[in-house]
Amino acid sequence: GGEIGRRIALIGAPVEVGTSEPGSLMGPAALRTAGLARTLADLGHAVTDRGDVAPDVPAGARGFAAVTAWTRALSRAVAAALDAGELPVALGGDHSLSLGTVDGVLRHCTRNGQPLAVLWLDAHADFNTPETSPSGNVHGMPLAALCGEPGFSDLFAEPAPPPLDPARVHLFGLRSIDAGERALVSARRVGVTDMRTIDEFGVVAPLRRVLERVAGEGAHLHVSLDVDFLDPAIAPGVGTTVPGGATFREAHLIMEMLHDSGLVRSLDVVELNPFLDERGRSARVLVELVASLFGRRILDRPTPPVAAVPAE
Ligand code: NNH
Ligand code: MN
Ligand code: MN
Ligand code: MN
Repeated sequence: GGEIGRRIALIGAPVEVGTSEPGSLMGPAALRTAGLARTLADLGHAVTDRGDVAPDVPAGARGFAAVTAWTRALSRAVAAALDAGELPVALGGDHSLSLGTVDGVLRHCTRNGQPLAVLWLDAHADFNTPETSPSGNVHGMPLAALCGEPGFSDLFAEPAPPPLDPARVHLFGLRSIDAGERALVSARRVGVTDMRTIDEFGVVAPLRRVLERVAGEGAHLHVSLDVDFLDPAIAPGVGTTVPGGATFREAHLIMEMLHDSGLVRSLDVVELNPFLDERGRSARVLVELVASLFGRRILDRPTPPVAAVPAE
């Protein structure tokens, strides 16, 4: 099975400038309170909590000025962790934080000549640009910016790495998409496993196909887990609930498969809004899921063969 005994760096990202719903800046604190560090340490990992990133956000800055400060600070923290051989886990914070984390991973991968694959577990595509966004909220835009769409000048520090290849991005769990981003997602050939596909085929076959490709390319796999990927019945603590999300069992199995693949090199846990949660339920579910991703299992058993992948 996958590796145990990793060096994991927890990086707090209490950012909510990317959303209009206040409360996600409490996300990192709630994940800590729910016992994330201890849980991972009990699995045999060496866990360092680096505390919260604290960028110099210019006084009164909102919108892109604030997002830019967060992006650059998070990018540095994540790239430094990877360069030191650690596996960074960013604790959010709204999904605009992935501008920084994925940019940091891209820089690390670019230096090492390694392709980067991103698995985006989310109800949404997060592929809006300032032009297409119906809300203006930056948490609905990070993938478009990372994939080099226009309209995001000066977000990333210069020299910027070559943009993320949209064909190596895979949206998993999609069930809410705006008209403009739908057009972009298909034009750029972003990979998609939407809820319709999951309903028809389950999570195993589509995820295996993604993981086989990542393994075949020798890519670094970054996973970005948005709380709204999950059904609101099990994770109500998020500003943008969408009915029909992943069940606990589906999400749990995905995490076990990710662990068994041995491919995950960095992780974001985003959009937790403790102000909207019910008695810490969502934070606790997230800790359970992250534990499975990092090797908690019911019984020891050999990693199942990655066979039985249906034809494209
Ligand atoms: N697509 C919508 C927008 O761009 C909602 C995005 N909200 C999210 N994304 N929570 O994950 O405003
Ligand atoms: Mn590396
Ligand atoms: Mn998102
Ligand atoms: Mn979402």
